[in-house]
Amino acid sequence: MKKDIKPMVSRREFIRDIVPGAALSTMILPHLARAASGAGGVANGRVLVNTAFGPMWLVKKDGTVTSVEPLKQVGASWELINSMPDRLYNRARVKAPTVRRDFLKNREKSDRTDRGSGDFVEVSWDEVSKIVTAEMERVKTTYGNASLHRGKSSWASNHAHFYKTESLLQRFLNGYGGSSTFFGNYSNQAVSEILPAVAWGGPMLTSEWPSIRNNAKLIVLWGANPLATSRILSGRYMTAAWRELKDAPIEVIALDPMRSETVQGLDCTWMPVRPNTDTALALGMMHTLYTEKLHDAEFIANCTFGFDEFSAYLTGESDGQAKSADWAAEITGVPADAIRELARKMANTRTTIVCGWSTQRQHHGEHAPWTLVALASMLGQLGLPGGGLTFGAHYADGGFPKADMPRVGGTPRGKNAVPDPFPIACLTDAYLNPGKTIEYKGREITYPDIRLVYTSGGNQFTHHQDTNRVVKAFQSPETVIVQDPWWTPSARFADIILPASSDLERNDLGQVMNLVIASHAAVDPQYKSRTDYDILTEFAERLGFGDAYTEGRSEMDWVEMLYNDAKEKSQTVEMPSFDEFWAGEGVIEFPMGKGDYVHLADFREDPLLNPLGTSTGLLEFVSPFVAKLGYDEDCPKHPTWMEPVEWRGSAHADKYPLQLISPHPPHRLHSQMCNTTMREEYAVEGREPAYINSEDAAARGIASGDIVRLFNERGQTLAGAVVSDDIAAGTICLHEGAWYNPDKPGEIGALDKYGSPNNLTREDPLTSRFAQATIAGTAIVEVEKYDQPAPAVTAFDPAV
Ligand SMILES: Nc1nc2c(c(=O)[nH]1)N[C@H]1C(S)=C(S)[C@@H](COP(=O)(O)OP(=O)(O)OC[C@H]3O[C@@H](n4cnc5c(=O)[nH]c(N)nc54)[C@H](O)[C@@H]3O)O[C@H]1N2
Ligand SMILES: Nc1nc2c(c(=O)[nH]1)N[C@H]1C(S)=C(S)[C@@H](COP(=O)(O)OP(=O)(O)OC[C@H]3O[C@@H](n4cnc5c(=O)[nH]c(N)nc54)[C@H](O)[C@@H]3O)O[C@H]1N2
Ligand SMILES: [Mo]
Repeated sequence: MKKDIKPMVSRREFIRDIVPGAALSTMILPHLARAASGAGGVANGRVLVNTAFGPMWLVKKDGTVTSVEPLKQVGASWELINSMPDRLYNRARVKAPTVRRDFLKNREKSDRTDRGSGDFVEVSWDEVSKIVTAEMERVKTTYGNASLHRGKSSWASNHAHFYKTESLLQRFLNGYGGSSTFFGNYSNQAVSEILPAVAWGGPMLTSEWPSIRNNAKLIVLWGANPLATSRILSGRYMTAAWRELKDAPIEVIALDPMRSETVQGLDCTWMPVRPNTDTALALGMMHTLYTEKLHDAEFIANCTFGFDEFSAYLTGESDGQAKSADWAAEITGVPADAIRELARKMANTRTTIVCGWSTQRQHHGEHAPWTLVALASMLGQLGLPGGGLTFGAHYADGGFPKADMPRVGGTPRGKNAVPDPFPIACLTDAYLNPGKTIEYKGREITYPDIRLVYTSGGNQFTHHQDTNRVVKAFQSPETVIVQDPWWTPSARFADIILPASSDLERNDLGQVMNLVIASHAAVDPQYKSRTDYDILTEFAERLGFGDAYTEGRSEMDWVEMLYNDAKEKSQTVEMPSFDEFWAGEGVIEFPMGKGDYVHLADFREDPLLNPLGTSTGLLEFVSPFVAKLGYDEDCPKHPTWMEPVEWRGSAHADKYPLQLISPHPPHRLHSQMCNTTMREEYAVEGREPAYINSEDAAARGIASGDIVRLFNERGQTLAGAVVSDDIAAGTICLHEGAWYNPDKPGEIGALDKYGSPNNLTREDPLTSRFAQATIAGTAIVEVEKYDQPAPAVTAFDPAV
């Protein structure tokens, strides 16, 4: 790739040449390198951008972004994107580098319980750069690199290539000798860990959509809501494809505690199921298949391992309890006849089970997906067109007919010299217990001694479970740095807040569906913000490794390099020169695949020639690998119903009788856009809506529009009631990502005024020792009408 690199002029020399005598502190002129950015994709007052909400045109008037137009290639619309101008100029933008007053004075000796108090001071970039670099040097010298910790980021920039916040920060910390870090995610960690051990390689391996649509006669949505969750990134082609099912000759049945956007949009059959009981439901169906001899004995003999031992569990021969439909009905709330009928229908019809990820974001979350693998194996349709099971078709472009196109790369992250990442779901446990050892899949992991946390593009105070524990955990490190464009709850709890400019203020490439896209800076960095690259470049320079960090490249040099790299690899389309691409329309379309790929067809055809990666090479009803770990209590060797730590049948369910679900918000991307006008579409009395079944509401004297308080032993939050029969009785729903807005910031147990569900969720235990994944979906709560005057929501006000 070297040939694509511009002559090596270091950033420092570059600026020195054009700004004679510039002092080090004022040297970084963030927009200089970008000024050359092209005029194409920037035509008729419109600018093409790619974002986590998908690619779109921004319409500008007199230099200001005023509205948005969809990109015609992208399919279904998402009303959320109309809030992009508000997001860009939002009053909750962080306008200048900001430091907590006590931290400014006392640094590592500051009162850490004061975090969240909002007592902030704005400082210059020079001053904040001195503080950040001094803190990094102090911690590195005193405690070593493992005491520098990189916080998790993901949805700031999962769409980005050069500007992936995670890569830029990793590259920076790795260039400084490394940092302690984490592995895994909140999305699909449990299924991602169990699937390769007992079935296929991972949740995104799926049949392509046209092959499903053209062959399935029945689609069972199992805890999946594709009309909501496919909207992000490039997924709107899939949203449109899902919508078409409404008029297709395919029956759709949804197993879900809510009449989801998909059930409503497709007007399909809804079978309400009690949260956290999917394993029991699938076992009840399998018992029906087995006792009625509806299972595919030939498929089981050819393609699976351990059925005899597993069937002894199904019948109750091994533990005295038959997992009959009647048994399952009691646990799941689905009538026994409906369970039997669904099992029969699936056995007699070409059926694809589309499973989302909520069912594995729960206690023993490895076993719900594994049980569905077992169910699909008994049905014997895996590897047939329109048959089987997918864990990927509900998500963004999962199932999109693969395009013949080169992969656009990203910023190299470098190597981390600090070993031993810990599972992300243990975050606060790690902050609170340095040196503690936990078990994970047959090995031990010891937590580092974290002194400084640097997060760019992640929102721990909305995304992590058990917010009060997060508050406590964030009182532990000496220094907390957050780099973010907005005054998110996490920014408010930091010592040092670095105003990053958003994705509309920088140049990058996008790759969505079958498109490569030029993502242009629509406007200059707003207020005193700087791009993530400029911020980290300045710190790297001050810490003495600026040239290694930048490799002498400006933003546009990197973008051009990534483009040329893809261009070289392109087999199907002659990509234009970078300058033409950037000045031209800015969208390159590649040929879309036929979409006839059927996952596991090869395996089914010849399992010996095309074995899976499991220890037996087969689909496993019983896993020798899992058995060897000896995790009998939390992750036994075959799909097993285990009562979750919290549900309607658990201890304290008398005090907290409702099961809380926190699905992904249809009108946000997690916490993003919570601070925009879009909120007016769904907020109730200015608060996050809580969906409550009409029986549960009546029993508590709650009506739609009331302000309510949800609470349990871990926390409490206000919300606005939406009373409805679109949610199963005994279940209550608050969407994740709502901004945490404590009435007494920093106080454990403070009342959240806006409605973040993570006040109520738990971090401990995690799924099991196998995956150590989050159990955000396992929590019980109580709700009451809030009769006192409700405190005003202040989450969306600027902090300074
Ligand atoms: N609009 C939008 N789309 C998104 C996101 C977003 O924030 N906004 N986030 C993206 C990300 S990062 C991810 S990981 C994916 C998440 O994708 P998923 O994890 O699949 O999404 P969820 O909304 O958590 O859950 C899907 C459905 O499961 C139901 N459900 C909840 N608990 C249970 C249960 O115990 N049993 C059953 N059977 N059903 C249950 C919910 O009511 C919901 O309808 O979505 C992605 N797409
Ligand atoms: N209860 C419950 N909790 C959950 C879930 C659940 O289902 N239930 N789902 C979980 C899942 S699957 C996920 S993926 C996580 C998501 O959690 P996050 O990845 O934290 O999600 P976002 O809210 O999108 O956070 C992105 C952050 O980046 C910032 N940002 C945006 N653009 C930029 C930029 O250009 N530069 C910088 N520096 N920052 C930027 C945003 O302001 C925001 O603070 O939440 C998890 N939490
Ligand atoms: Mo996620």
